[in-house]
Amino acid sequence: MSKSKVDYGVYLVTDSTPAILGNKDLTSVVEKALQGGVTIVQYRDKTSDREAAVKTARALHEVTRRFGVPLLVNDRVDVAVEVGCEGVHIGQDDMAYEEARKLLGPDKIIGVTASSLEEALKACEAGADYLGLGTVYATQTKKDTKSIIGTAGIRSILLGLSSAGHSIPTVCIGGINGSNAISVLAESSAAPAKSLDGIAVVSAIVAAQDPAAAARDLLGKVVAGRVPD
Ligand code: TZP
Ligand code: MG
Repeated sequence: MSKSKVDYGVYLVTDSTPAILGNKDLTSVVEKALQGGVTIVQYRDKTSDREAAVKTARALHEVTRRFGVPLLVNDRVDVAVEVGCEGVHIGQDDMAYEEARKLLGPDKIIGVTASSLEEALKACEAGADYLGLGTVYATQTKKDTKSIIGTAGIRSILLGLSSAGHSIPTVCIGGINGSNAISVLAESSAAPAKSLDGIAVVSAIVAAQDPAAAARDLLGKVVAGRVPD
């Protein structure tokens, strides 16, 4: 799986808490989401101990590999290394990019969260493979979000990245669902800046009654709403 060919269009971030997952099985939810067309998956789990996280990540990796879709692990670089999945996603308070890169090597994907242009430029200059921009809208899924930046905030980061000559792939996250995906993509775009490559969602898929249908709907909206550069 070459990291330069990754499709960030519909980026599923998992959540195993009962409030979002309900009594569904996470691996089945991810499999259904893949059937619906998610293009990349991040295993995000703030509660399981290491052993349980490795077990879940292995189970998810078995599924994502069948679909030829990358699996990244949130925060826990050691888990990603042990499972041999395609990379990690790190936030501003997690392991430093340089340390993660040393542990993962050059071929793995490292994504970084950025809420400001300063954070985005720093991650780009360090060598991040993509940026997760946000939080777009307040969300019940992550209550400790530092900055709600709206689509105007996303737009200004995209413009700043482009002025600095960066064409790094970007997704945005926070409160995105089938009802607002098209407007998020449209409102975030700011020619001549490079547009968003995709949208990242948790509850829009994980909490859905039918994760395959939810993923399919989002994929349709991304295909329709993604703004060509
Ligand atoms: N980072 C910023 S917001 C968020 C994360 C992981 C959660 C997004 O969840 P949802 O359910 O898609 O709003
Ligand atoms: Mg984190």
